[in-house]
Amino acid sequence: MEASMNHNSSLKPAEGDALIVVDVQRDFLPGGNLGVPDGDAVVPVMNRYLKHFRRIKLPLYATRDWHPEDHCSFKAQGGPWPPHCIAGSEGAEFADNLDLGEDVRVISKATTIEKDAYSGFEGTDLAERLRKQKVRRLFIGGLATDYCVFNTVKDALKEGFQVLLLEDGVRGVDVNAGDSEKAINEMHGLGARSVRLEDLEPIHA
Ligand code: VGL
Ligand code: ZN
Repeated sequence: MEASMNHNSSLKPAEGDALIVVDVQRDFLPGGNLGVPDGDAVVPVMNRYLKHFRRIKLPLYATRDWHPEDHCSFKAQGGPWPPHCIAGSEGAEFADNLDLGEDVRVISKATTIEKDAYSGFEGTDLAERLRKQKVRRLFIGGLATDYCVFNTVKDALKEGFQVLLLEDGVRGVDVNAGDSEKAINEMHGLGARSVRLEDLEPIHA
């Protein structure tokens, strides 16, 4: 008897998969209020993944950090970060060249003063919406590897989704040298696998 092929062992996007673009916002790009080194490098890469997923009409999500102006994560309130991604501000907008359209569902997170949320699942209906769409596996990339990508991936695994980390589509803050590498190792240890653009089918223009 022929062994049945589980499509989820393939690294190519197919039915049951969704793409999650994490926090690719102006404030996280170089020059932004919380610029991630080389963060703008994820834009063209995530655009390629968007193209792959659009081509076969798979669900697309973009999370965004969407803070009130006196958010607890800001230094003035005793938090670790400079003010960033204030809801409705220019810095909170998605990166200019990111190919988001009407077909991308936006998930806003960390929207209340007293609580921070690095994960796109925390305090949102993301898991519920994905399950309603019969999604079982998530391709996750964006910013920042060692914060919001890391926590979104961990929660996705906890919620029972398979996770493919878009390793060429992430960049980290690295407050301490090696933080991103550690985060990637931890994600792998928890069951996430890495994918790169060249693992997907080639697409033209
Ligand atoms: C993030 C720091 C503070 C992120 C959000 O999107 O990774 N990092 N807020
Ligand atoms: Zn934040």
